[in-house]
Amino acid sequence: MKSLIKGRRGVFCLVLAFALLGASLAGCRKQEGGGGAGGTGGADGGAKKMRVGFSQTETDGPWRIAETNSMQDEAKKRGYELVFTNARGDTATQVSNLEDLIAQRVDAIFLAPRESKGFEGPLQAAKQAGIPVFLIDRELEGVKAGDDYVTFIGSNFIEEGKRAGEWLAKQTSGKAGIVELLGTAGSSVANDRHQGFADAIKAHPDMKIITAQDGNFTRAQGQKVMESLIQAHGKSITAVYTHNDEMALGAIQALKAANMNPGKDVLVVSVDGQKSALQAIVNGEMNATVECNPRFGPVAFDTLDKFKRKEAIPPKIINEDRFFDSANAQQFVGEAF
Ligand code: GYE
Repeated sequence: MKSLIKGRRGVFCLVLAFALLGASLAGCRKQEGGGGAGGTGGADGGAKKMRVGFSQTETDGPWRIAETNSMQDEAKKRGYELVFTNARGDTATQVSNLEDLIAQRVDAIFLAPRESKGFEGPLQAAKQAGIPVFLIDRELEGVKAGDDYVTFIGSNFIEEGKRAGEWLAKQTSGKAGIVELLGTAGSSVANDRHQGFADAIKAHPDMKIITAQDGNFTRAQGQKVMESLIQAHGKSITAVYTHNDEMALGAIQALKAANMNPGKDVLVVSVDGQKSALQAIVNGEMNATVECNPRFGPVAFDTLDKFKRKEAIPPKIINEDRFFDSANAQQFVGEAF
C-alpha cells in the first residue's frame, strides 16, 4: 500500500500557524494522558486515545465504502478513536458536521469535501480551535495547504482524465462520438476529470464530446441520464467516458437495454477500478478504467503521525494509480474493492 503513495519532491515547510497547532496538539495529549511536562511530545505511550474526526461526504457506492472501511480499520489498528460523520451527499450538512466535530474538540480532522468551495468557515474555526485539518480524496479552492489545512492526500484527477482520453484516442484512432457523464457538480474531481480528458482529446479533431451531463457519481443517475442521451443521440454515440465506475455500470445497463452493445460498438472508459467494473471488463461489456485508490487509511494516519512528530509535510501527497483494461482486469479483480 505504501508503495502506491509518493510524496512530492520539494518538501514543504509548515508555516508557523501549523507549527503552533502541532505544539498544542502534543500538549493536549500530554495533559489528557497525564504524561510528563516539558517533553517534546510525539510518543503516545500510555496516553488516552486520540480522537480523530472523519467528515465523509456520503456512504453510497463501493468507492466510499472502501474509503470509510480503510479509515476505520487504520484508526483501530493505531488505537485512535474515529468520530465518523456522514454528510449524505449534502454540502450544507457537511459544513454543520464539521462545526460539530470542532465543538466536540476532536484532536484532528480528516475532511473528504463534497464540493471544492464553501468550507472557509469551518476551516477558520478549526484553526482557531487549534485542530489540524487534513483533506483527503477531494481538493478545495481558494484555501492554502500549510495554512488553512495541513495537506491534501489523494489522486491527480487531471491526470486520470488525461489517461482515459489518451486511451480512447488510441483505441479509436482518434475518431469518436463521446458522451461524458460528469461527477458531482462543484466537486474538484468532476472539474479536473473533465479538464484532463478534454485536454487529451484536443489534438484529435474527429473526437467530439457530443454532450457532457451530470450523473452525480451514482449508478442510478448514470443509467437515467444515459437512457435519455440514447434517445437524443442514438447511434452517433460510439464512446462513453464516465467520471466513475458506478456511472459507467449504469450507462452500460442503458446501452444494453437499447441493444447498443457496450464494450464493442460503444466503448466505455471510466475511473475508479472497483471490482464490479473490472468484472464488466472481463465480461467484455466495459473497456477500461483508470484506478483511483480509495484505501486512504494507512497514508492518512501516517501523515497525521508525522504531523504529530512535527515532521515537514508536503502540500500534496499524491497516490500513484494503475490502469485496468482487458489485458489485466482478470488479474486484479480479486483484490479490487
Ligand atoms: O471517484 C467516486 C466518488 O472523490 C475521488 O468520488 C472521489 C470520487 C470517486 O464518489 O467514485
